[in-house]
Amino acid sequence: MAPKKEPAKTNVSKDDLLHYYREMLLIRRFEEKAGQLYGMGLIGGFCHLYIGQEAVVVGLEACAKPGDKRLTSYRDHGHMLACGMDANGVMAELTGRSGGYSKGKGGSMHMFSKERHFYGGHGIVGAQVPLGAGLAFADKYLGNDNVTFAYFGDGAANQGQVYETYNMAELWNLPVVFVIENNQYAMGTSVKRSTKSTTLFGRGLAYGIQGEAVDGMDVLAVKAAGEKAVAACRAGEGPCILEMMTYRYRGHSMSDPAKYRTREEVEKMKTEKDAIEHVRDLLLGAGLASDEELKAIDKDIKEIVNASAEFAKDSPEPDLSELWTDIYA
Ligand SMILES: Cc1ncc(C[n+]2csc(CCOP(=O)(O)OP(=O)(O)O)c2C)c(N)n1
Ligand SMILES: [Mg+2]
Repeated sequence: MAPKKEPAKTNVSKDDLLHYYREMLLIRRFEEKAGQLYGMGLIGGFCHLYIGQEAVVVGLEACAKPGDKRLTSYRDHGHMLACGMDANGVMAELTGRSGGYSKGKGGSMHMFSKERHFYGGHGIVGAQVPLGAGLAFADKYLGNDNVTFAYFGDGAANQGQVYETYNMAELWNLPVVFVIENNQYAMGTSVKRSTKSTTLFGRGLAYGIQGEAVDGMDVLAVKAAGEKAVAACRAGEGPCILEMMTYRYRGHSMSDPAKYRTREEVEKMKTEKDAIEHVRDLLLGAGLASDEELKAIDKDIKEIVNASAEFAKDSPEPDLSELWTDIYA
């Protein structure tokens, strides 16, 4: 269960709150559109939506500076948008078009941006965690103060390679923030059914890594925890673990039996904990923004997302001559 919500902070500026609102809304609307395009047969293969978890990546991206790196699992569209990758390029990739980030040959789980320091998109559960430590190792070796955000799920937290990585990351004081996105389920298996040690961040202590659980539905709590973690990394104090207590509203992927949790449980999270509604309430409640202002943002986001779908549809499929390009063997 998510820990108790932090009291609403009054010291957050209007600009910051509007920025979080906008970024989270972009992810949500983009994912809804991707779901629609999938239903229309325009997206093939795997597609894992991030709806419900938006506050995690938006809160942490608010702590990042140019040069910082990030990588995550297959549930990756939100991370791409939050680090500034172009919605058109992401949507075109989802639909297998040449205008996509991987020229239409990678799809949902395999996009990268060197420019934005986004290192995937990984379909093998937990595989991105050692890669994240490797990126952090490179920055330490180069002597800069960049930080890597390595995101993974509660299910991935049971993978052995995560613990080998913890050991090395702490041993070498690597500037990596391990972000466990604990959305309470790994496909259809709840955390409680897969482990007796359900305080996932606490496992880092065995390796000397400090961590904490954070209300991942509260973008301000995420940002506050992220600031501390990033500052420690930049100061050369080594890695830390943030266990973000969050929730995915949609199925694991586009096919999901939905039999492992009740409809009431999902509805309760949506109505009581929604991250976007939370920021909306803060903005309206504190008189920092008007309904009209928020409506204008909603409209703007809708236009960006619709334009990305149009861009994707208009972009040609990769040429046959591309079949053997960009591959290792
Ligand atoms: C090594 C490996 N084992 C199993 C799978 C199949 N699989 C794909 S996603 C997934 C669940 C992972 O859940 P979690 O880490 O909680 O991430 P979430 O989907 O909740 O974001 C599994 C078992 C896989 N892709 N790779
Ligand atoms: Mg999970």
